[in-house]
This record gives sequence, structure tokens and C-alpha cells, in this order.
Amino acid sequence: MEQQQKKKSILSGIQPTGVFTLGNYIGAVKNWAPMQDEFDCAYMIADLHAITVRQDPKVFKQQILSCYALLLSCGIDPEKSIVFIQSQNKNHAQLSWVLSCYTQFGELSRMTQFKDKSAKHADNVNAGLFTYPSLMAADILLYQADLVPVGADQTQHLELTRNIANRFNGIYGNVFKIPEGYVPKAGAKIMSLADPTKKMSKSDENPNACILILDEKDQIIKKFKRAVTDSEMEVCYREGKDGINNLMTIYGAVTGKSMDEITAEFAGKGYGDFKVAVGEAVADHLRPVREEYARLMADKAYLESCYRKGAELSERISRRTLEKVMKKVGFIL
Ligand code: ATP
Ligand code: LTN
Repeated sequence: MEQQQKKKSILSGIQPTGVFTLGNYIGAVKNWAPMQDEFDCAYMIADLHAITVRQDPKVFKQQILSCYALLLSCGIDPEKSIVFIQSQNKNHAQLSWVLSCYTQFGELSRMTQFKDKSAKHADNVNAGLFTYPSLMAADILLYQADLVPVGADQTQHLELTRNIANRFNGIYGNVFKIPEGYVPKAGAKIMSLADPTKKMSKSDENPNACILILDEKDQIIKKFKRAVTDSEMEVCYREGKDGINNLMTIYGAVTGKSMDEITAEFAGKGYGDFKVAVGEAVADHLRPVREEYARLMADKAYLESCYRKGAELSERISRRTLEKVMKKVGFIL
């Protein structure tokens, strides 16, 4: 008899630091929904990670719920996947502590996200910001994830996760599955519309720098019209044309068109026409997300039932790994 193969497992997360940007969407969340049929998926709101930057309690609480609703609006189905809020499963914080004792100071010091964020928040370079990757390693390793779908900015954290897992396995035997990153070929790094050499980020102070996935159509078009490009006229993907390359990547991601097709479509047309077309395509693509979000936010009881179930399921699955780790290290269970 043919043996049934166990599905590969996936874990990924996103911080509830604001409405998702088009970067979060194209680089990460958009790719999560189609994986649900092929893999065993767990997706989480990384609220513990988010407090490495100071959050206002009232706003934060509201944002955690609204980001949870956004995940569902982007097609993550709580009937197919485990969709949970990180802080509601205490195993994450516990494994994170253990793993931080198997993570070297030197390794953490090399993380570019730590360097960037400590420069940006110079008045609050806290220990959590520094040990952030140990918590991320715990998130992933607790679920024995095979694949971790993320944007390009997270590959360094993933590499560190693999190193921590290998180090731990080297001492105690095969405890952790070694995860692979799953970074999209196109769109892994969507750039800021105001400065196309910088990544688009939720926490950018300039509202024109990023498209939020709940922005209205006219807002979206206005932001694209203002997007920084170059002084040439040709819509084509070429080194040095950061602004245009970024817009082409975005247009390709929401329409499925290749760079050659886009170049042909806009041959002889100016940047103005192209920018409006990108804005319209993005707004049309995001319309169902906006509509589903409004519907879900009007049904708080449903949302609560989903995250409660997610917390329970994630606790049950992750407990197995945590207990194994505790036993291996020598704790009394
Ligand atoms: P913050 O600005 O608060 O640091 P962020 O916008 O970088 O947040 P995260 O919650 O840290 O968002 O990231 C969620 C996911 O989105 C990660 O997989 C990350 O790699 C991806 N991502 C973030 N920004 C981009 C981007 N500009 N392009 C592609 N993927 C991105
Ligand atoms: N650090 C990630 C968010 C995150 C994550 C994870 C992603 C927290 N835990 C586990 C994948 C797997 C970020 O996007 N900044």
C-alpha cells in the first residue's frame, strides 16, 4: 500500500506594528494563503516582537486584533491553518529564554535589523531588541517548521535560527528540524515610494513612502503618482532605475505579468500613465481584502473564537517540542 506522506510544515509571523504595507503583503502575507492546501501551516501575530519598540497600550491592543483580522482578510483560513497570537502561547517566551542561552553575543551583534533599529530608536536600545532573533528562532523551531515564508530582510534571522538549531542538535541529538527560508523570487524587497533605495516599512514616518493595504483607491493612486522615479522616460527594468524597477515589481506581483510584458505594454507611454496603471491595479487587487476586513471587524465574536482556538492548537503542538527541549537540557518535568 502506498504510504501517505506527511505534509511539510510552515510557520511565519508578522508584527502588529500597524496596518500591513504593500511590502509585507507582496513579500510575505500574499504568499501564505496559497500554501495552505499543500502544507500544514501556522501563522501568527508576533506581538511579543512588537514591544521591542515602545507601543501605546490602547493602540497596541486594538492593532493586535486588527492585524489578526487582516491576516484572515488576506485569505488565511482558520479552518485550514493555525492562526494565533504569539503572546497567547507562553511556550514561545519559554523556549526563547532557553535558546538565548545557546545564542552568542557576537552573532546577535551582527544582525543588521538590530543595527538599523537601534540607530532609529537610539533612546531605547533594549535587551529585547538585541535578543529578538532568539525569540524568532523559538517561534520557528517550536513547530518543527520545514519552511518559513518571509521577505528578504529576514534571511539573516533565518540563518541564525538554523545555526542555533544545529548547535542545539549538536549537543543534545536531533531535537529540532532545520528550517529553510522561502523567499519569493520577485517582490521579496519592495522599496519605499519616497526613497527607492530603502525598504518599504510599516513604521516609516512619511505617509507617502508606503501603501497600506487598507488605503482607499484614490489614496493609493495619489501615492503612486508621487512615487520617486528617475529622469528618463522608458518603462523598463534596468540597474540604477530603482524607482521604476520597484513599480514594475509591484505591478508584476498584482497582475501576474512579466517584466517584458510590462515593458511592451507601456512602450511609448510616459511614467505618468504607468504610475496611474500601477495604482489602479494595486487598488483593484486589494479591494477584496479591504471589504473582507470591514466585514470581519464587525464580527468581534467570530475573531475571538478564531484566536482562542488558534491559541489552544498552537499550545498543544508546540508543547511537544518544548517538553523535549526541557528534558534534554536537564530540567525536572
Ligand atoms: P516594522 O516596520 O514595524 O519593522 P515591517 O514592515 O518590516 O515592520 P514585519 O512585521 O517586520 O514588517 O515583517 C513581516 C513580513 O513582511 C516579513 O516576512 C518581512 O520580511 C516582510 N516584509 C517587510 N517589509 C517588506 C518589504 N518592504 N518588502 C518585502 N517584504 C517585506
Ligand atoms: N521577525 C519577523 C516577524 C516574525 C517571524 C517569526 C517571521 C517573528 N517571528 C517567525 C517568520 C517566522 C519580521 O518580519 N520582522
